[in-house]
Amino acid sequence: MFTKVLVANRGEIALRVMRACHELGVGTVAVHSEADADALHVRFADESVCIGPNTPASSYLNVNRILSAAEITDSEAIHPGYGFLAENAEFAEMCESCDIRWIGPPAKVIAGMGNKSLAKEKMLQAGVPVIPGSDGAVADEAQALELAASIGFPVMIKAASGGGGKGMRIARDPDDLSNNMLIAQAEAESAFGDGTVYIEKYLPNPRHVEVQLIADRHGNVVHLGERDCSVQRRHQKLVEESPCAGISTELRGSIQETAVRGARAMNYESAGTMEFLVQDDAYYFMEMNTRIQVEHPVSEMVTGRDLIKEMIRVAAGEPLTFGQADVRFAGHAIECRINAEDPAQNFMPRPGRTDFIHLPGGAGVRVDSHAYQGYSISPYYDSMIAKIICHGSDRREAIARMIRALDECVVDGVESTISFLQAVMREERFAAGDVSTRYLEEFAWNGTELVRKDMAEV
Ligand code: MV4
Repeated sequence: MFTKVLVANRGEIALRVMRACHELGVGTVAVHSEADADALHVRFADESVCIGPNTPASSYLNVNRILSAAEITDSEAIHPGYGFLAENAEFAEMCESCDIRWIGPPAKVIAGMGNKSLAKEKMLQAGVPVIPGSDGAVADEAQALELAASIGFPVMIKAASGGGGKGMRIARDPDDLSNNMLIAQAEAESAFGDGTVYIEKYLPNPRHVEVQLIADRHGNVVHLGERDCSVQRRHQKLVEESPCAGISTELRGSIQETAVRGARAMNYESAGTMEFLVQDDAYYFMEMNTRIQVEHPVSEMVTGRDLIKEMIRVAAGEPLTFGQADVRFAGHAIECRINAEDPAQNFMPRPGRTDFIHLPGGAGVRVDSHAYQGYSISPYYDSMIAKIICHGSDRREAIARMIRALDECVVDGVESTISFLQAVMREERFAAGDVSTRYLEEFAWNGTELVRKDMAEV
């Protein structure tokens, strides 16, 4: 096992990683920007290094400063958390060449999954169902039109180097496709430096279902069940839960098994998530996230396993401490993200100083947060203040517990998503587990309640 790990991140995930390190008896090094000098992750760590000014580019994305911090502190490994450098294959490669272990999948695997079109081809070869569409990139409009005619409209144009909803366009008919192809390619070129696009059949209202995976260097690949992350706004997840409500036991088992097969085919290692779209009784691979995700605690709560500790162990070359047969799934867990955003203003970030904060507690409630009394939400970083994760013996209890926990939550001084999330927990379609990625489009938020839109608008 390592004696010292550097955490190349900030906020709640930096705390989460350090907690795991301390439980393993591993020392911790924090890196921080000038704005974060008083941040909790700095105080949690055994040692800290200021790596630069407030902008992410000059600090949390500054690979040279981070590697220097690792060198001067004799850190043996780096955990990247999520965001920032977590899916940067070049950085993973640089760590390894500096003889610093990367707590994540191998650089080649990160790069392989980073190209969404290549990832899809690889998964298809592994027998994983993918959304019908082009085999790899589409070169030009003529090829796109021919393909769309065979798979049927509407189709989606996606950027190969995109992901997470960036660089996508819907085309409803041939004219639409002609108009959108060049735009999509130009947008992809300017956003990702790669104009490659591919095409697939557009699914009208799928669920977003993702499988949590963890794998070691000894050939063990284990899933910790699936999460439904359909409740999102502009590709920003607000609510996640496990298990996914409203799918059959057979479909659930099949998705989980498929995810494990896909991960095996690419010699996956570390924690990762395979994302699927589920439409009616069919499911399709969408992309793979080669990092720990924000919503990992819901999987931890239903399985009682610690994903971060396992990530650290497998990076140190140890085998997983459990096999698939040891994993027991108990009850239901839901996560709500408390963000400093105004849900009545398109979830616009509202950074600022909090006057008073009280976070919930009690049976079945986990709170992952870096906020404290008087904490200021910086405009430089993510607006997430806290993750509230509630576990119950079943979904009803988990929801009731979340309503109770959100009631206890006080964040004074900034706008937050608390009352919006309260309303979602009480909304009847959500309560019935009847959600899709378009669920939130069906409502408007007037500052107090969810108002169902006229169906013609949706
Ligand atoms: C789709 C789709 C419908 N059909 N692909 C959004 C994130 C990116 N990774 C892929 N996304 C989608 N791809 C086809 N062929 C709908 C979405 C989508 C979505 C997916 C998951 C969660 C929320 C979403 C919100 C809007 C669109």
